[in-house]
Amino acid sequence: MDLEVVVGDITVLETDAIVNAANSSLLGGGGVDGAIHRAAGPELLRHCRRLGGCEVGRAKVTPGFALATTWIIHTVGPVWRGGHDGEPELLASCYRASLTCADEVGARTVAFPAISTGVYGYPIGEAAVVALDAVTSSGTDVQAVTFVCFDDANRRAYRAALGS
Ligand code: AR6
Repeated sequence: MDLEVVVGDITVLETDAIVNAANSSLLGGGGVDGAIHRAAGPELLRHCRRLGGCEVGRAKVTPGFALATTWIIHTVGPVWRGGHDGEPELLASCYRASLTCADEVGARTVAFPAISTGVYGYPIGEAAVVALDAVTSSGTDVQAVTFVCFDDANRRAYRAALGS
């Protein structure tokens, strides 16, 4: 599997699927979730209303609507509560569940944001290690994974995790 780390806006990528760091309502919010809903257009929210929400650590897929991507995979990361409340397992589950969704729809290229590291407070250094471990051990048919960082500090965390 090819792994790539880029700095930028996930909403403009042309991968088969992009992953959204959503909340359990799947009805939109701030951060990358807000950006994806704004860029995909109102049809996304109409579609999401029918999905019945999503549990932490799981994922559901929708079309990309106005985005260049074919699919949006919505996953719900854990809120960071200090790291002893199952956060690493739940975060790893987000990555694995997202790749399972990608396999189900036949997506071969997938872009992930740094799930849980914004509003949900997961430390980026630890999150990057979990993300890389979960993706590389997943057994998915996805051929290329792009980790999309919003800033250079996040990119450095992924580079460090890749090096270790
Ligand atoms: N492209 C790539 N990364 C982005 C973008 C973007 N356009 N915008 C933000 N990020 P967050 P969470 C980065 O807060 O922590 C929402 O309200 C951001 O810098 O979006 O999982 C949901 O509805 C950070 O590194 O997601 C939930 O309520 C990363 O994406 C809650 O936030 C994740 O930050 C989920 O919190």
